[in-house]
Amino acid sequence: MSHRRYIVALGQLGPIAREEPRASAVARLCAMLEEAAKRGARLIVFPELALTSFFPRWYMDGPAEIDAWFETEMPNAAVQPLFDLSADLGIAFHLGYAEKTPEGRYFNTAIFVENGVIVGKYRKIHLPGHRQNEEWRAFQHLEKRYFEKGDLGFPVFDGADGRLGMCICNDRRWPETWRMLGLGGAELVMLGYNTPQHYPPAPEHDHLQHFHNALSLQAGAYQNGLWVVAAAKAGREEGCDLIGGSCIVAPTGEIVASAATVADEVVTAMVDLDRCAEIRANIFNFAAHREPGDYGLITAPKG
Ligand code: CDV
Repeated sequence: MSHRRYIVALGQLGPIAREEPRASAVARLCAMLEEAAKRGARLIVFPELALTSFFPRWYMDGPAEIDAWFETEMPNAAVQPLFDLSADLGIAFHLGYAEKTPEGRYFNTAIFVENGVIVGKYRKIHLPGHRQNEEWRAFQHLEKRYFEKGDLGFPVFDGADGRLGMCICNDRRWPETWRMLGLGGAELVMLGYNTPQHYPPAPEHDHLQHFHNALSLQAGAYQNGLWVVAAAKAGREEGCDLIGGSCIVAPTGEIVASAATVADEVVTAMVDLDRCAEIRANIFNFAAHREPGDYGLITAPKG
């Protein structure tokens, strides 16, 4: 078998309770990593903010209360068992977590870890939600309060015998995210998400949440000729219903495997990175057919 044709996994998480300790979440991630390894997977993708409950749904003021949700080191004692197991079993992983840097900056971050080493890092660029307590909402979405916009761009890096990229949740709805990763040469994009079923500013779209998730992932994959592995945090978490719908998408835009529950669940599929060429050498041959001279508005200042 080619080194570029292998099984990938995603580890969808069911809800994490507000009081659930990191150690418990990490034990659940380890159990899924072990299951993925048993199925012969080369890597496993875990969701956004996978170590805790989705804390931006709560308004908090004091730094001590806020800091409790953030990791100041990676790995740290709580997460070390996942790094160790991954290295022992020879399976790489993608993990989302809340990062506080030594300089006191706060990011919604994802890493890719291979052979016990962090080989890729991304900090979320498209931060949805708001900064102040908006009491009319059924629950808050305070990412703009708790995180700074990512400062690493959209890196594409070597890993798993290919070129890998990452984005996080709301990023997947933006075509610019995918195009940046596609232009960077990404062959497989990993992402995690926490998407509530109810969107307070536009509840008339609540019934479309699964459709918009699949639409964004499938369009991103197809229009850039790359594989997508997308892992949800799902189910009723502290009274908030999070959609599942975790899936693996081929460069043709076809969903090749998807979750059947809203609980902890491992989903696997065979990917062949060489299949990216089916799209990139043809309909979306960037060198032959893109016309960036006519796309100026895309990078013009916002507003
Ligand atoms: N975690 C997220 O980024 N969630 C957003 C919701 C708030 C719309 C999403 O795009 O799924």
